[in-house]
Amino acid sequence: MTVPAYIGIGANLGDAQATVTEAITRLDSLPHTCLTARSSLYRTAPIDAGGDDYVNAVAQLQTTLPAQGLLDALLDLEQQFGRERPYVNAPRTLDLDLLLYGEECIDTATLTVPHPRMTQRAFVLIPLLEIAPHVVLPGAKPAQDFLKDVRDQAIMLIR
Ligand code: PH2
Ligand code: MG
Ligand code: MG
Repeated sequence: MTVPAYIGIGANLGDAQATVTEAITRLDSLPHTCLTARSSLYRTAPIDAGGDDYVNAVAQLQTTLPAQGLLDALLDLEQQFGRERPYVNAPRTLDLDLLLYGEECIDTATLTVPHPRMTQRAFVLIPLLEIAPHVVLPGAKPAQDFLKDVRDQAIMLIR
């Protein structure tokens, strides 16, 4: 079964804009997966984190990988871009978060979907709604209902 999955992409170390652009291309090359939409790139102030501003984007995939298999592929891609984890929310060359996997709720030791903070972050919601204005969270909750909660967060369209 092919499932639509949404990936949150972030970077604030090195050439973040080039990395996010290249990561989107690489998502299209994952096994059993194709890229079906990609948002613009956005510059965002770090939230609950330090370091430089982030470049953020969201990609829509269609995949037959199981959710954990997709997560493993995302973590592998992060490693290929030199991701290091010296402390929680440290600046990163590339962060790939599985936001939504169809309308599934997943809660295992390694994976929580929907991403627990996705509805509280403009850097996720705004690019997500750019490519999927009517996307719903499990329980038929429209993602756009949460926009009002993130209006005060700084986010700037790059291109
Ligand atoms: N990611 C975080 C923590 N804070 N802030 C912004 N602006 N963009 C991010 O991608 C981001 C963050 C943890 O993954
Ligand atoms: Mg993240
Ligand atoms: Mg992450």
